[in-house]
Amino acid sequence: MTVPSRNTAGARAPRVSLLGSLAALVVLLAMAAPAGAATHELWIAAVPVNWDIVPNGHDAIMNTPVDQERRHLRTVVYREYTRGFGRALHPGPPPQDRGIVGPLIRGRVGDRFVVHFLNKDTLFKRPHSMHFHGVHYAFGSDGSFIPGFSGPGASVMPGRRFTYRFTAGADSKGVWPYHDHSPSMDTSIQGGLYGALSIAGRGERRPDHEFVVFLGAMGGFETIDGRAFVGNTPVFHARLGQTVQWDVLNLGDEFHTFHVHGHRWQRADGTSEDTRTIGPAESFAVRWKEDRRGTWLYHCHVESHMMMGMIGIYRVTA
Ligand SMILES: [Cu+2]
Repeated sequence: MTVPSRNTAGARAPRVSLLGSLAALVVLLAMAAPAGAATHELWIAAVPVNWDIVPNGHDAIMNTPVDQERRHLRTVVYREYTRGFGRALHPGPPPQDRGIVGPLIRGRVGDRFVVHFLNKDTLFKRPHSMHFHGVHYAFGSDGSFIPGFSGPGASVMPGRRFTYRFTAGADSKGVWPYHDHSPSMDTSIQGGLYGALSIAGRGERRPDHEFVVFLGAMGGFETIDGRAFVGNTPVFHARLGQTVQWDVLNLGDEFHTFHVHGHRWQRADGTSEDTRTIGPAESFAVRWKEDRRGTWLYHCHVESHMMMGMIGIYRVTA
């Protein structure tokens, strides 16, 4: 579910007068980021959807059907739009490696981000917002509701817009969540109103694949990207020799233990592990060069969470 930075400043050529062009140039020069840094401009809306947590209707752990009542959730999710909220970039059901999570926002240390947010929550008519972890911004772009202190970006009413601005500092390198932090955050986070930011170093080489794994409880199930049980959770793919990065994030009330079969990765101290604990709002990325062909499981190793659906498949082919 990679979203390239398609809306990079300078990539378009608006038709404006010479005076307008000069004025725009002056503004651009005044905003100039360090050499090589990009500005990413995105349009993201909170959109109501009917979400199916178990689309194939099958609990693959107990080998029993999951009835319609339990599977379906009416909720609000982040979805990306074209410039000016022209049209949804990925209408219809998301592909199997995408799930409920909002667009993966990618950039590099030094980059600027301009995120236009539109609340299209005509279903519950609740306020929403966007709050970004790991990056640098002024208080007005914090997006978290504090009665008497926060501004318009903390509680964006249905039909209204707000633009968040932030930059990726040297300490922003890594993977971070973004989520609703408005007065309705408790309900909307349980309903999947979140996404991931992935910030690479200035000269860092990007992996061949980046898999986003959001662990959390949803509608009585334990889900990965809002889906439960093998056959519904994301199926990630890689080939031998490719570099894969797993972006693992957790929102909610629980601790999870992320585990991948047949693989291990390096801790900061150089030792290896194949399971890592992750608490609420924590996030990490692990990476390796693929050298094990097979159909592998990845899952939360808290046994009851696995039993309630927090398990998926990773396929490595030649
Ligand atoms: Cu878990």
